[in-house]
Amino acid sequence: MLRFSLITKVTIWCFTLSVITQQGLESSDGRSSFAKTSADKLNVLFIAVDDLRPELGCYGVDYIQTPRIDAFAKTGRLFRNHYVTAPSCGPSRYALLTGLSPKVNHDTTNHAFKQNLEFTAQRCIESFPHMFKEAGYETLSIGKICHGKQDTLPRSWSRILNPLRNHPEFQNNSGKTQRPAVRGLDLPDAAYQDGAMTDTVIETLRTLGDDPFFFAVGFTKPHLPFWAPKKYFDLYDAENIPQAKWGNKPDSPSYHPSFELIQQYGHHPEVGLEDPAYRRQLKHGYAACVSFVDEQIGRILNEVEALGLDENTIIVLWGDHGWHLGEHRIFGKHTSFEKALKSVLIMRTPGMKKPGRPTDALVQSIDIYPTLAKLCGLTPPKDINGKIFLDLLNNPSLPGPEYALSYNQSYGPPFRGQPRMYAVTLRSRVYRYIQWQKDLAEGDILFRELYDHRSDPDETNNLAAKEPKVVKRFEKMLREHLD
Ligand SMILES: [Ca+2]
Repeated sequence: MLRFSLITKVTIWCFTLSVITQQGLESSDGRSSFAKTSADKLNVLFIAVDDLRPELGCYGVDYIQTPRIDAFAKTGRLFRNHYVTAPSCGPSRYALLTGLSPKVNHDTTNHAFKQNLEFTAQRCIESFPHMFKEAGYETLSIGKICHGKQDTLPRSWSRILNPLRNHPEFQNNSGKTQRPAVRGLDLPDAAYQDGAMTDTVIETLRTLGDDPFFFAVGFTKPHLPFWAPKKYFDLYDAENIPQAKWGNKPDSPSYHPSFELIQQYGHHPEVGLEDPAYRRQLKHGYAACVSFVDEQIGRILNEVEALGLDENTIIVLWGDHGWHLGEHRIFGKHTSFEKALKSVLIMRTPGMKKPGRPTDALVQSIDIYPTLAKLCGLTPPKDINGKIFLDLLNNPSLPGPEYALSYNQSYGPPFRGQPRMYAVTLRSRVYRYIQWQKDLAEGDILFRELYDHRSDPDETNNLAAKEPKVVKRFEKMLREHLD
């Protein structure tokens, strides 16, 4: 198997983790900031939110009600152009946590953790939480951090917590039966996993000792099903929620018939997504779930502040990928378009300069690992991908990297006779270029897409045939990168 033969060629580095002491860290302007000594280690609160596209007030979406996250963004750095490594839970989270791009492990599917289990186990440091653990941190995990069982990163956690599920009408989201996609019962927050989890997180924060901690909190909403307490549905008048234009199917291997929604949820009417009322209901459900999670995040951040932890805790809010809410005639993820690849990233570091100022710089999820390591004075293994974006935390006006890369595969029906294709996509400040290949590692190019975001932010006009010079430039950049 190509994948395994390439994996065996990957050199495994083992480096003793070192803690930078005394000298601190220097920002681009030469001034020292952040952690100073080993006795002054920064904690990390890492909040992952499942399927959260930047559908938040602080990202300029005016109908959505997300006051808690909006307030947090005013105290930190909001990244307007943050791109995930892959538009699916498994590979996006695998790349984030391990620092390895799919160009190394060649897995763009939701089985990335499982497929790479043996390979991951061989690495000296299996993930960035593991890096923190080896450096003396207590590392805690609750909710959805990996994809599937948390023990897919068995060396990473000091403790894996389970949400308290005491409510008699607890809403279990698991299982594959034909459940309603949207449901808002008149129940308290704690009757839902994310609400119960928030209670557990707050209780745990109150008991943490003096050791530095890395606390990973993984919310499962707004992932399907769109279930949340009724009061969050009541925040909205569904008629006033703006709807995406129900346009033409894209001429792209990315198109898929919203299979996750259609296959697993059975209450939609016969016409399904062709019914505008059903599409409205779905978007209402997504918005309710976003507001529900917003409230839970606010409760956690309030507790962090009440405990005085905000003075020495880095807080990261991360969405594992975006979601199409009708754009490209899709309700789902798994595409190589902007809507599936752009996600939420807001970071706050103690002593951050210019808090509340967003940045337009392009950053990638895979950059978070080395950036957190640098912030905390830790040395990550040298085989990880990603670029440190410490400068952007100090100065949001910097231009940042020239491009962000993502990886994907086709999930829909065969496209022009090709049953399965693999995508490498490059987002520059102006363009999105998508290169569809037979394999991620080999440049046997089958189809190209090019979208100019200055004139076509919805990515509906493929310019690949009209702009050969631009295509050639990006093709060369990808070839050099892939090699
Ligand atoms: Ca997800």
